[in-house]
Amino acid sequence: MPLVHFFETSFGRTYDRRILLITVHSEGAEGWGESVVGENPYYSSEWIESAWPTLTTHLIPAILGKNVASGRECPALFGRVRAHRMAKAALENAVWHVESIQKQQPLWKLLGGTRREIACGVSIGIQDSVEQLLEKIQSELAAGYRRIKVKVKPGWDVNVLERIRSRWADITLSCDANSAYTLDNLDHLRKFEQFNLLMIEQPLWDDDIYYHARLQKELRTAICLDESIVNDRCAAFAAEIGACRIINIKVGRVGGFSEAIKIHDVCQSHKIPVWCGGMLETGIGRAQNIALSTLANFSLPGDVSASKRYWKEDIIDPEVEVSANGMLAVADESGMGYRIKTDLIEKLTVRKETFQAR
Ligand code: OSB
Ligand code: MG
Repeated sequence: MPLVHFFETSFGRTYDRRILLITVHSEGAEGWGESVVGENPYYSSEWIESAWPTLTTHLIPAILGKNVASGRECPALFGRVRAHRMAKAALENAVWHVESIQKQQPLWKLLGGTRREIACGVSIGIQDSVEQLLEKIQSELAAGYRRIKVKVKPGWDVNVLERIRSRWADITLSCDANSAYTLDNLDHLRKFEQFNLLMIEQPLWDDDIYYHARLQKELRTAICLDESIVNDRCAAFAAEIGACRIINIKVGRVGGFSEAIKIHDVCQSHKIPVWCGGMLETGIGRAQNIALSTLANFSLPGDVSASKRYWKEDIIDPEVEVSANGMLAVADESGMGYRIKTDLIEKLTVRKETFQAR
């Protein structure tokens, strides 16, 4: 699916998404999941061509035809497969979805959510010019979004933040480096302090926690970890050594709703606020992010925003819409609260494999 506008981070530019969806059929009901794997192994070592065979060879056979009572049982069934969290999440989340339909409950309630509406922010990629970025920020603010996050990298950082702050002194602003810096850049990172940022997301290595603690001790600005937090033990470790003051939870990055809930709870007990990250999802992944964001400790605006920012036509109905005050209300219907446009999905499908229990 082509993006309405390219998305550029410190590791590269994306114009089109290849989307991996899973449908679980159980006793006449259908549950859907989306894997957030990218087109390349850049954000994570996983990518679409690793997720597909991992699912078909290992994960699907681990649950096919089994009596699975709940999405919560999936991590144990997938236990022999190390990592491959984005592949696992797609399947586990499809099981949670079918469970919510069978129990006639909204998915958000099944996950333990309590919020009736969630606060929305936007993540804005690196643009061809600073002027273009300022224009984008202007239109997202006009749309009501409650937090602006901009992508940064060496050469597109202090100069850009300076221009944003001189135009909007008071907006809630943060930045995301996707691991573009090292501790050798400490003096440079200190220059970010003057911009009163809500947080600096993942400044250092994707697999690091320890050196982020060293950096956090040197900075007033809160560090937020994204890539580094892949399970609840990472979150506890980061909290205990002071590697960050905020954590971004992405359900795909951590292997599914079960682990996401555990991280949420660990952060809550350490008084670390969390927010829900995004991975340029279609409506299916987006609806699942919305459901997760209703848990109590999701107290900061997430990267969960309207379908039309990404797609000409989304694969759910209604599309995800954000109100003029940057909030998004959750539905009381059972399941995801959105109808899945199966005809459109069929038209867009380029590869399909079906597995039948014997
Ligand atoms: O680091 O949060 C990130 C997109 C792709 C890969 C990594 C990230 C992102 C985003 C986009 O920031 C968030 C979104 O709008 O979905
Ligand atoms: Mg990030």
